[in-house]
Amino acid sequence: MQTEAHYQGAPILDVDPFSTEFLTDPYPFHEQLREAGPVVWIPKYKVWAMARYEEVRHVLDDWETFCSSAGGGLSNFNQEKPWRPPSIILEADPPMHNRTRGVLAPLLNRAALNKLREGFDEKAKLLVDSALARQEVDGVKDIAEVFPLQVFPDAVGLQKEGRENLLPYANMAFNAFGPRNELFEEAFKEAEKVTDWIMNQCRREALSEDGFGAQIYAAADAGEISEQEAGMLVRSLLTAGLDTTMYGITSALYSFASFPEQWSLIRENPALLRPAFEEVVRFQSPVQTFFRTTTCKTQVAGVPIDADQKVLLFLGAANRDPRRWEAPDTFDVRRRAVGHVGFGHGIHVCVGQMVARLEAESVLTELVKRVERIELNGEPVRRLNNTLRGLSSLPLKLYAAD
Ligand code: 4IA
Repeated sequence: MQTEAHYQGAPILDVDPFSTEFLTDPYPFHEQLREAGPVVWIPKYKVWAMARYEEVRHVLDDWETFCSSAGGGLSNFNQEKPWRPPSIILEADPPMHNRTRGVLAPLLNRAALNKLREGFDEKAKLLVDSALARQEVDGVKDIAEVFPLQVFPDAVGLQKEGRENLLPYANMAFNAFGPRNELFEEAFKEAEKVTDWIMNQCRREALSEDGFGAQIYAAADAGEISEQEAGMLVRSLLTAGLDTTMYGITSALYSFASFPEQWSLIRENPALLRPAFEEVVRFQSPVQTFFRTTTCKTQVAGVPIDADQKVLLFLGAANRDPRRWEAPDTFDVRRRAVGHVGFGHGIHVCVGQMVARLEAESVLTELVKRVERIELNGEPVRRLNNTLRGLSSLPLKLYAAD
């Protein structure tokens, strides 16, 4: 890896952040990126990259200079045709973004979600019943992938048939934020069939009368958005709402199996559960990377950056930047993890974060009540994705309390 060469005053790093090697163990690369400088140039993709907390926050907070409408991934929509019509909330700038976010935000805030809590908790209880009955479980296949599928599609108001298309679709979308590498190609093998199903479910007629979907169409009836935009916002929920929470719950289980003393702390003091999930998101950063695009010539930390340049933000690296966090590589549920950028920051900060927290809290609350210890019961298997960091398998042994 060369670090001596410079481009416009910034160190050049000859890394591929979407390679198997990087995605399998990103931490040494994250350190290299952070230590090389506040802004680095990655020639392989001709992108600027930032891995320190301060610069990542700066870019996320300045949406006028670092826009989202040219895409949240590597592809620059000003120059390349997007793989699907851009998201009208994620891949949009104000004023459009404010209008669409204004529709989704009220459906997804804590007060609105309180109605869902009881149903979530009941499903979590049944899930933990069967997990404890078996004692040896796969944390991914038996818990993290099961629970969100039990609660989220119903909350949106989807029909039962065809839900197996949801995960392949999200897997496409999250790989598509990266380059057209093998992960991308593999994810897109059944793209047409999967996409057709998703787009069909986004229609008003396909949705139940009491879910998020119907509430989005009510905003169309009220004239806030068009009928077509309502369908696009349902698509956003289906893209962003399921895989992310699965990866989040996987991350939680993996963290607690790896650091049993942290589980004991929550068992002793369940008030730690909420902050603990923030620490999980900081520590594991299920969404590892995101891009912005410069709208004009600018400067970051003295490095000049031209207009229409892609900027790669290493959220996972910023969340472990020693300039911001004490002992950043330590998983510590007592730490104040707020301020992490695992949900992003600024105007695009995750609009569904309360759903993610509610799902995680439902599952973890039930586990905390009834499971004394979560033990690794074999080698976890990593699942590689151009954006998400998680596992395809997490063998666990659960020890019932009392
Ligand atoms: C959308 C960043 C991620 C969680 C995300 C992915 C897709 C969309 C929004 C957010 O399709 O709007």
